[in-house]
Amino acid sequence: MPTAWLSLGANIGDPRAQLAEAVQRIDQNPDITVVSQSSVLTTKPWGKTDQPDFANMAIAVETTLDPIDLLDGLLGIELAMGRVRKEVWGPRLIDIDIIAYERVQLKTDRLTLPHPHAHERDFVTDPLSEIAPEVTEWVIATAARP
Ligand code: PH2
Ligand code: MG
Ligand code: MG
Repeated sequence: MPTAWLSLGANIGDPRAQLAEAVQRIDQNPDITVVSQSSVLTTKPWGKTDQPDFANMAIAVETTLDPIDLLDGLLGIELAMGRVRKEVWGPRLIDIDIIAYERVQLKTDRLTLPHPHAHERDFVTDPLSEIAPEVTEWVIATAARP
């Protein structure tokens, strides 16, 4: 079954509880199984600095869904948890991003794989390196390519 690697972040409400709830909801999806989890790191806000620190983590999942269906499933969980899209870099209750899906390289309006900015963001690469250093290397090498 394909494996995908996800980055989770939150910085309003109870960020660590929201990450735990999101992981549980992901695992409860019949088409997605959580197979490993990083620790939860407290990170300084990146991109827009005048907001609370984030809690971030990475997980690996096995899924029968293709990348776009996985994206839709994760978006459904974000919305169920009350996510509202306001500012691009602004505070969020929960954010679930697909960083990599197998070694797939994809560029569509909705999804680019591997995540095109993950290699610039320690809050993604630090947790991901705990569970999948080889994937982190691949994400950095592939995204940094001109
Ligand atoms: N997410 C953002 C913007 N900035 N900074 C940190 N530390 N962690 C995040 O998850 C994060 C961010 C937009 O998705
Ligand atoms: Mg994000
Ligand atoms: Mg997102």
